[in-house]
Amino acid sequence: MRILFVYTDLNVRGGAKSYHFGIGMLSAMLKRHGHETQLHYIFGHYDLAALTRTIATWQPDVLAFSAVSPQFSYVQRIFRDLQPFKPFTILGGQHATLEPLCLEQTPGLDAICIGEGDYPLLELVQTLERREQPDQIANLWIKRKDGTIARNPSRPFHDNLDDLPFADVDPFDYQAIIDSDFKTALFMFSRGCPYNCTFCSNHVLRKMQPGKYVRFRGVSSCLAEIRDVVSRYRVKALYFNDDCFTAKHDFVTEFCQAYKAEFSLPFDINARPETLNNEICDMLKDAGCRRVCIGVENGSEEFRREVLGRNHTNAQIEAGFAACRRAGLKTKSFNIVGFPFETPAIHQETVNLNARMNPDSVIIGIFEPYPGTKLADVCLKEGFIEPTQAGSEFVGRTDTVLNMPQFSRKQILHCFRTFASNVYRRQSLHKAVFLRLYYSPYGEPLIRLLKPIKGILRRMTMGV
Ligand code: B12
Ligand code: SF4
Repeated sequence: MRILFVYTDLNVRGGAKSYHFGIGMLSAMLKRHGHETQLHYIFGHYDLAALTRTIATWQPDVLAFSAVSPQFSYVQRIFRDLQPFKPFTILGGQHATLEPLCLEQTPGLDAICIGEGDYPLLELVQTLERREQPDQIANLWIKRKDGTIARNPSRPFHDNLDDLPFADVDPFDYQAIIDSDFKTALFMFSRGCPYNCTFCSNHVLRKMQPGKYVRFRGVSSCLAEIRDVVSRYRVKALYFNDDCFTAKHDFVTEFCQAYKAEFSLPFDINARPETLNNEICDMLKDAGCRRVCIGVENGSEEFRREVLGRNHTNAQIEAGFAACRRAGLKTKSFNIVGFPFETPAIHQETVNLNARMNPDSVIIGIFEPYPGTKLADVCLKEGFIEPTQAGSEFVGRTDTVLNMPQFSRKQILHCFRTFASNVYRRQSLHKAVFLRLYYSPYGEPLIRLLKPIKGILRRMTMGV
């Protein structure tokens, strides 16, 4: 059978092409069982003609869409513009999982997948190949011919990640993705996150299937995947995209020892600050780790605890950054502004904490309420979601859909634009000036204009 994946990547800040681990995993599983896959990647601008051409020339049996919530409106637009489709259509990914109502809301969509799709999609394709009715596959919700919906229960999370094939990079223009991010290849060795931050989808995703949510692959399987990718692509660095690479210290220890024995490519990771200490940071540095990306999100302990469900102290965050610095690891701090109940004064604490820690780089985004999350529910309950803004097509995380009495949209935008320059204004004037421009309304065109010297700018503003 032929399966065409459709991945929309529109209005995302930064301009880099992105890989999609979910599609990569699904494609690998289908190929392992003898099916053919292709990807139609919609990047830069909405181009329907190109998709129509791909469908007409390749004649897929199944159209498989994947979407996070901020991309779902583009999927809906494709259905509005193109259906009825001849191939069977299915949508999976975080949006379908968290907002299954989308099946009814999208005429022409035949099915959705709730949660992990590795075996459900394979079983769907096998059932369609046998020309049988696919309405009893666990995790899939399917529209029957009479218009009713078969809502099948979900199977447990797949327990042993090592028996899944490596994510397939071939349907992507993977060298272009590597090149668009300073020759960095992307990997993900785990699924799930042990924490339950109220603004993130993890606490909802973990409830969608029974079984163990946080799983890591075995180290030898991680190394085999790296070996495969670096032998086939021109790569200068690696980025392990796991939600929290340092969640399991025994994994980190084993990984670092094995990695340094075989590879010399620098790598970046994501980590929670309280999982970092001198011993872990020394080990990471020794293995070739270059940078640790750490979610700070907000600088007020009380606000983090009461509203964001993050129970660590500022001292723990500062200790995590200090451990990285001591070991010689670069740091990047992720922050968010515009949370429900946040005020300009609370945001100032985020500026102050970052200024004190002086990370090598900072990133800020504006809060987006994702379906089913505790904070999205709070926004609905408090009437914070502004209906006129809710359907807006702005670049994600650069504007707010909330209308709150204590923190106006104008104030949120101001804080977003001035955050990074305020963090650095005492420590590094050139960083402060550049970041003021980067986060200004001219930031996106500026990034495109300065593309030829982006390596120099990155070294100047991020230290890597
Ligand atoms: C890695 C990652 C990225 C990477 C890769 C993006 C990508 N699209 O995969 C990058 C950095 C590029 C990225 C960007 C963004 N991300 Co992101 N990202 C993640 C992260 C940390 C892991 C996702 C992952 O790869 N998991 C592993 C793979 C194997 O799982 P998976 O993708 O979920 O796929 C499985 C199932 O969902 C299902 N499935 C998926 N697609 C399909 C399709 C079909 C047909 C079927 C049957 C099944 C199926 O089967 C797959 C295999 O089991 C998650 C957090 C998380 N824990 O989920 C956030 C997350 C997905 N990101 C999120 C967001 C919001 C974004 C951005 C919009 C941020 C922004 N404004 O810039 C962009 C959107 C980019 C885009 N066009 O999709 C949110 C989504 C929330 C939501 N409700 O939709 C998440 C959940 C984090 C959060 N804050 O809650 N992201
Ligand atoms: S630690 Fe990060 S990935 Fe994990 S739940 Fe919190 S925000 Fe989400």
